[in-house]
Amino acid sequence: MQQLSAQLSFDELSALHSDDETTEQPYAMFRITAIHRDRIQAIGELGRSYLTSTDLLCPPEFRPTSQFLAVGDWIMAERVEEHWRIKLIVEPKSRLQRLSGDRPQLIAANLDYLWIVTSANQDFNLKRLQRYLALALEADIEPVVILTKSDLCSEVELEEYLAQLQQLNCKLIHAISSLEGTGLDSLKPYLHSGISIALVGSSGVGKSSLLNALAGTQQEVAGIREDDGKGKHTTTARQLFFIASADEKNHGKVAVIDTPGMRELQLFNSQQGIEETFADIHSLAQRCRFGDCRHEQEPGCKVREALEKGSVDPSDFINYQKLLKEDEYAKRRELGSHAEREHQRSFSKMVKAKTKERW
Ligand SMILES: Nc1nc2c(ncn2[C@@H]2O[C@H](COP(=O)(O)OP(=O)(O)OP(=O)(O)O)[C@@H](O)[C@H]2O)c(=O)[nH]1
Ligand SMILES: [Mg+2]
Ligand SMILES: [Zn+2]
Repeated sequence: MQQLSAQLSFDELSALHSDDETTEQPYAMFRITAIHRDRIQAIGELGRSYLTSTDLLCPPEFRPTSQFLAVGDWIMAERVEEHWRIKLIVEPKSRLQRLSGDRPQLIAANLDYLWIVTSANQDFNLKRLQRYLALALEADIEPVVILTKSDLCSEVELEEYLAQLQQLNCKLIHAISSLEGTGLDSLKPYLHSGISIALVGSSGVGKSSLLNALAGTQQEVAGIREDDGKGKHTTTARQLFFIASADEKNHGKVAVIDTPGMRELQLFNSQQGIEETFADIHSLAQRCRFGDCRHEQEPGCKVREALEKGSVDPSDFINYQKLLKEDEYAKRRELGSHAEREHQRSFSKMVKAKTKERW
């Protein structure tokens, strides 16, 4: 078996397959393309049929799946009669996670780019984009901000949206219209063979429409509510698609993961990502006189100084503080629920032991 690596590209994966379709390999590599309540779909190196989606068996040690497996993960599976059962998860080069309720939930794995999608209408919200930025930066994934529906606003409005986006700590910004096809060429440089991308953003911003426009696929899309411009949660599960790379000579594939619009993105274990998102404020904060400065009334506070001078945007500062607080709170809550689970576990062990004693 070749050295397994999470960086394996689609081409490398297809090169791995045995030409002899009659040999019954005991193990095979798969990439997870969808995780449903009762089944996990993947695409693997099954001879020439590597483009066919397979349902995988998931042993109990990888459950609940939302905490152990993500769309985009590479796994090795072993043959069990005519089925394939997950044996191990290849160490991912990157993984996105959020807190859902009080549980960590994996969003996607092994990504090169996070396409953060927002639309040029009421959905536009810089603070929300900063959350997504922190999510990407925490996981070491290159963030790209894509402003969709440019056809819905005037040139002047578009310039205003773009000027706001330029305040973000993200240099890769594109304005597009999936409806009219404008700006789509600017995304082609990302579509290299072996690259993996996930589309994230609120419901209705046009993630699936963008995927359809790039790939010629027919993902379901639906209208948004007219009163507030919010979407109707049309896409219901994360799903990985292979689309043709823009580099036509190569005939390669790009993995694009479409995700359902998130109602809220609760960050989790993202302190570093938040600090990178607000790099200016963070570097000032490090120069405050007191190491534990809360940037309120403390003397020698560099952040306050900058706020008074007007070199830091007050709304950025508020969001920076808010996200760090939330992250801290989420960490404590997770530790709390971990301790609770441990307690439950040892309690049930004790009960089992006592039950055995009686026999
Ligand atoms: N005018 C205009 N409408 C668009 C554009 N892109 C998408 N839409 C419309 O916006 C609506 C929502 O698009 P979707 O692609 O379903 O949005 P989504 O982000 O996938 O939404 P969820 O799956 O709910 O997360 C649909 O009615 C699309 O036709 C665009 O570039 N211009
Ligand atoms: Mg969708
Ligand atoms: Zn300070």
